[in-house]
Amino acid sequence: MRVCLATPPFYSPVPDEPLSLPLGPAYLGAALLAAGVEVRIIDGALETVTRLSANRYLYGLSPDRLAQAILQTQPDLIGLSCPFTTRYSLFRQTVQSLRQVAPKIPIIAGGIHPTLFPQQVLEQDGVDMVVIGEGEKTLAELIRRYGELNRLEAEGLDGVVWLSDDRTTVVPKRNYVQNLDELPLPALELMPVERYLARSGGRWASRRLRSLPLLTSRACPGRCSFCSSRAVQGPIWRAHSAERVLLEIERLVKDYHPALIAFEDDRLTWQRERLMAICKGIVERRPAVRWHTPNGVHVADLDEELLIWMKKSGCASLNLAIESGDDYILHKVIGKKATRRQALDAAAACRRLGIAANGYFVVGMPGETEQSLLNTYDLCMELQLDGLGVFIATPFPGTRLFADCVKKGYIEPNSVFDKIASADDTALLNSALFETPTLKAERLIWWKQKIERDFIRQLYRRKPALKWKRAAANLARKLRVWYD
Ligand code: B12
Ligand code: SF4
Repeated sequence: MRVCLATPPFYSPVPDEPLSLPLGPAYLGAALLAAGVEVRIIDGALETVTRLSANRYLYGLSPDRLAQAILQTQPDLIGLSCPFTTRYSLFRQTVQSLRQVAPKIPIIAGGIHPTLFPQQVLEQDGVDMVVIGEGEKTLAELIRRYGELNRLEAEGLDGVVWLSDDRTTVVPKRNYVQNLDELPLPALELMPVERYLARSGGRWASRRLRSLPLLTSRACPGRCSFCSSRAVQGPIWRAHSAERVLLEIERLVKDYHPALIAFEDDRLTWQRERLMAICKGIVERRPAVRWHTPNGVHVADLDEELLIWMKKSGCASLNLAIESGDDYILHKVIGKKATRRQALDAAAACRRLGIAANGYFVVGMPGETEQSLLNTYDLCMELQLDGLGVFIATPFPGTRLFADCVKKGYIEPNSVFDKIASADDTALLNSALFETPTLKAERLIWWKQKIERDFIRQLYRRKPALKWKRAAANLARKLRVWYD
């Protein structure tokens, strides 16, 4: 039995976005290999970058070419992932192309968007089955049964959606893998890791460094209104043991020599003792690698002792997910259990210990006002960070923020869904998809730009050498783009 796991390409407004290795297919591939299945993985976003217009680029193969590439692997079954809602339009086109060239090969869809909208993906896009949520065990079992029965049979499985006799059957996801150590190490041997390493630099501390992602846990007990974590990974935080994480780090260093590991967990810091054990284990074993947290860490989980061990174990930078400097927005609107004081303490401790601290903020939530933005501005300046990401609130379908915006009449659900489903991601971050009675969109953009501009001025005043270093790096980047 041969299975091809594939991921669609994506649009971007810039030609030189870094790419990171997708762990979903790597975990799935490992589970299938362990079940004796022959697996091919095609990341449709990896191949080429095609300029479509002045600020629209296609990363990877066109849907037609991706379908051809999948077909060339001669699969008995295709597992197609849609890892973000922003890739949904290209995912749909890939399914259509596949249906034209290979109408008889079953297609199972999975990943974040099909998890959020399984019925829609099944009924409108013509896939044969959708797997909701983490798919290692379910996909392996479906394939085992397919080998035996020569048909897709989901009876008794959970987190599966299929169509029979024109009726859709939805069995919601209930069982998540509780002991993550049961899962084999992600099957990086099925992926062109060197190519990811060559294109990985550029996100935060990874500038021009060879970096690889690693997940030490899944899910988050939090319920922030803009976040899809709970919907995709379930409500219960689950983790690999410290020992398994150390093994995985050693494997990455030994086999691929990354300079940096990106912990991409939703809540790396949730169980303090486990993280301490990971840090102490790294200090003991001394793998030649540093690490950072581009997905953000929760400031309420941090304390000085933990930060000391993080630093000792090679933490290059922490991205602090602070979100807002306004208590009403942070607690009542976003619903994040953290405080201004915790953000200030974490940033000050990072400064003392020599860990670069970057801050993530989200502006333009319902209820945002000139005053709440001023509070965020003040906090940004007071934190004295090393880097800053100010994102405009995006109501991703399936989140509480989306439902709230619909309820309040701020968005028309179908049109926002369509915009996000065919978006180029960075452009999405820079535009306001809704405005509220308390704040006009142009004021929101003005505030975002002011926070970013004044932050950079402050940063260069604090670290004058950085100004010249960044100017040189930007020039080099532009030259690279021009010459390419
Ligand atoms: C790492 C990460 C990234 C990396 C992606 C690296 C990569 N190449 O995949 C980067 C930094 C590039 C990134 C970017 C973005 N991200 Co992001 N990212 C994540 C993060 C933190 C982890 C993803 C991950 O690796 N998970 C671990 C693996 C094991 O899980 P998985 O991929 O979901 O795969 C499992 C299942 O889904 C399923 N499955 C997957 N595919 C298939 C296929 C089949 C056939 C089957 C059966 C099952 C199956 O089985 C897998 C194994 O269990 C998630 C948070 C999260 N909890 O998911 C956010 C998340 C996916 N990102 C999100 C967003 C919004 C974005 C951006 C749009 C942000 C932005 N505005 O720019 C961009 C889009 C990028 C793009 N170009 O398309 C949202 C997605 C919401 C949505 N509805 O789309 C999430 C959920 C964050 C959140 N908290 O809300 N991201
Ligand atoms: S703390 Fe982070 S991962 Fe958890 S719900 Fe909030 S935004 Fe999502």
